[in-house]
Amino acid sequence: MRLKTSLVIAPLLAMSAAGAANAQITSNPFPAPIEKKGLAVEIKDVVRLPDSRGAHGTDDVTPSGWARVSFMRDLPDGRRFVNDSRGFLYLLDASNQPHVYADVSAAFPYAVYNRLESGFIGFAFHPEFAKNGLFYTVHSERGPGNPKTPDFIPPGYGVKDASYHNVITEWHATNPAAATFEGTRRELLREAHVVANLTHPMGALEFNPAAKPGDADYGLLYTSGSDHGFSNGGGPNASNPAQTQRLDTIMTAILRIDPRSPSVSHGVKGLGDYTVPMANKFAADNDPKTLGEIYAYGFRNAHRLSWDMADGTMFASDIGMDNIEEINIVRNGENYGWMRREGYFDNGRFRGGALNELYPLPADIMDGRKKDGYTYPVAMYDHDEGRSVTDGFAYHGRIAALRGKFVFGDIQTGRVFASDLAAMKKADDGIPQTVAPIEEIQLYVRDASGKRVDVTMRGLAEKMMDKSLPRADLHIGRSRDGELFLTSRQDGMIRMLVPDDEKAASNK
Ligand SMILES: [Ca+2]
Ligand SMILES: [Ca+2]
Repeated sequence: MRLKTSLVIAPLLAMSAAGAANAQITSNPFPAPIEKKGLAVEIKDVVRLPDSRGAHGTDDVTPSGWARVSFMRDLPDGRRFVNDSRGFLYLLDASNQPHVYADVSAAFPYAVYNRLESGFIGFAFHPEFAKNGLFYTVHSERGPGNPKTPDFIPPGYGVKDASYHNVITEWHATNPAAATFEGTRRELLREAHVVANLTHPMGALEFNPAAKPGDADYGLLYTSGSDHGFSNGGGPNASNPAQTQRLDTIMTAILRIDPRSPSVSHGVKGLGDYTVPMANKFAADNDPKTLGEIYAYGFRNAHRLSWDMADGTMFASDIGMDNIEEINIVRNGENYGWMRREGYFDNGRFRGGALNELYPLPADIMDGRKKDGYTYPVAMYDHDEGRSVTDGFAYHGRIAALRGKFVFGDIQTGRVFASDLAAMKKADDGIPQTVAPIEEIQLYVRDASGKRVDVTMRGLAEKMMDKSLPRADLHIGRSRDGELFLTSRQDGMIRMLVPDDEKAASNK
């Protein structure tokens, strides 16, 4: 009888222990708050973009936003470009005054502007633009009534299902030195959305700025890693785990492509008019169902990528579902988990539950004893701290307090964060539970008398717009000498983090 009892109890205990470990996390996955620990940085206005309100009537996600500034880019020769997602590419002159370089909205009559990532979403200049005149844009168009056919539609769907198109275009400036664009265009890739809303389209184009001529990475174009709304994009095709964790689709994948047409490169043709780089791990795979343009996959919305100029480490900011925001270190051929993983948790959707559910991973996976094939974030925060992670950059500029930090923030709240770069790289260890701590940066301005006044990005935008704002719409950019731009899509102002100006202010 004793023996029988112990045999019965043992499995019950085991089940109950497993039950506790698998219990859904219903609130505050990271209870410790992100705090300010003394990091304080001055912020200064650079220039406000022209007022573009009303450019597309009611087809506008935030009609009251002054300008929808999304990316700042410095060319190696010092020219500075910035886009307004309402369709304008500006060249800033030597006094940082904006002049329209290209009217992107006029080029794309089917473009749509009604979502956070929509319209003229992003752009990148070829590292040799000054010689070859090439730059690249990504924009969104409506699907119904569109005369063009996508190069790629998610598996199992057809042209009739295409709700939106996401398009990468190469622009060729006849005279790269000219102050306004004149030249030709070539479509590189047109791919379809099949969910109801234009949610998480390709949102970034990047060339690795740390790559030098002759490096394998030089001149290769990266895209964001975006699930194209197969999480919460709405309609019957959304909330769809079966469209993730597979290599026969570009959904959730950061692509790395050689933008040259295969007719020029004589290489392997990709889904569109570009070449698949053989340096991509998945290109070396001979499985015909594996897309060679995939560099890494398993992202929900890795909408921003950056590289540490000191050692070439690649970072991606991946916006989470209902719970976890991630900074990831990205490597060729790796799987970052979505829709199975969110942060270092199991997302409930893959278990047949809901997208907003989180479950803990088993202890032997968390501490790295057992490998599960996923690569985990090096820094994370949860949704009582913010809602959607911005761009982030390894900082090696003139502000002493930020050197050796990775600076990022939260789009909606406008909070600006920092983590130690060394701690992030140390956390890139194959062990999910090791992550770098995050602290908040206090921003301040110097008033006319030189006195320090603490501010927030949201507060600055609210002052400029003279009203309270539901979101800061913060994005971050990096200048060619490594300084950081902070921009808001609410007030259209471009600001910079600067070394403290106390002496200059007190000398006035
Ligand atoms: Ca928390
Ligand atoms: Ca780790």
